[in-house]
Amino acid sequence: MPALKLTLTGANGALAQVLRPRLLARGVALTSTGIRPPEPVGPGERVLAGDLRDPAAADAALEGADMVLHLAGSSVERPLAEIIQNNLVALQQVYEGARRHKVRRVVFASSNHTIGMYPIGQRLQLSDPPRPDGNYGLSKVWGEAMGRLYWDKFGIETVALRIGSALAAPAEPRHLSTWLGHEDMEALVWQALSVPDTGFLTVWGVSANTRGWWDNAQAAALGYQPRQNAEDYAAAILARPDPGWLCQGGSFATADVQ
Ligand code: 15L
Repeated sequence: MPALKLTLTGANGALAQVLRPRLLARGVALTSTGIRPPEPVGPGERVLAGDLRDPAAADAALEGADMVLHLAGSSVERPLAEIIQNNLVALQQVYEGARRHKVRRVVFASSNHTIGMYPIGQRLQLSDPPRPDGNYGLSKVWGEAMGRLYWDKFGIETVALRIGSALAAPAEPRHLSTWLGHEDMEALVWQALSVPDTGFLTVWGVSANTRGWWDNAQAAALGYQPRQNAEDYAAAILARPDPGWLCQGGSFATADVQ
């Protein structure tokens, strides 16, 4: 089978740093694009610099791609003006570029901050209504809806990954529920890129945490079988001071919106 031609956006970000070498090791023909020129992480990786809000930059990034893994954008709570540019305008240009270049699928880094105002401990289904915890969470709700639109109207597939806390190891009590370990993140992304005919699909990006809050039946349908569990770190984490967050979005849920 020919190698998957994949464009990864947000190449300089934390998730990309973990995923780029792993995707190359899996034989992906990878183009990595960042707003600042990314350093290649391995032989065969094509790197590009460009601002995705510019259609010419989106064209350069997406030409010839089978799929795009969209990690670019603001990844924390920021003023609305900035979120609109980085998370809404750039995403729309990615989808429009995908239309022009007949890109089959967008794998979209969504976030648990789409539901961050739900109280901790409440079990959630993907069918539960969004309760974003700020501008960033709002932009991810909008991004998921954009994926739905481009599938319904233009037949471009989207797998939206509602990522919890993607970290090498959990660092606070909330992460005992929200953690996505790096091995599991690689496995989830790989399933999202390799399973045929996803249509529009949303899944939780989370490990098999004993204290998890999110029902991930749809991820099982995607063939994702998480193997990491934050519980392995529970004793050490619970020995530390607890910030005492009341909402699933943790600190995002208490931050002001600007
Ligand atoms: C996210 O979506 C953020 O990008 C990241 O910075 C973390 O805050 C993470 O969620 C989380 O909720 O732990």
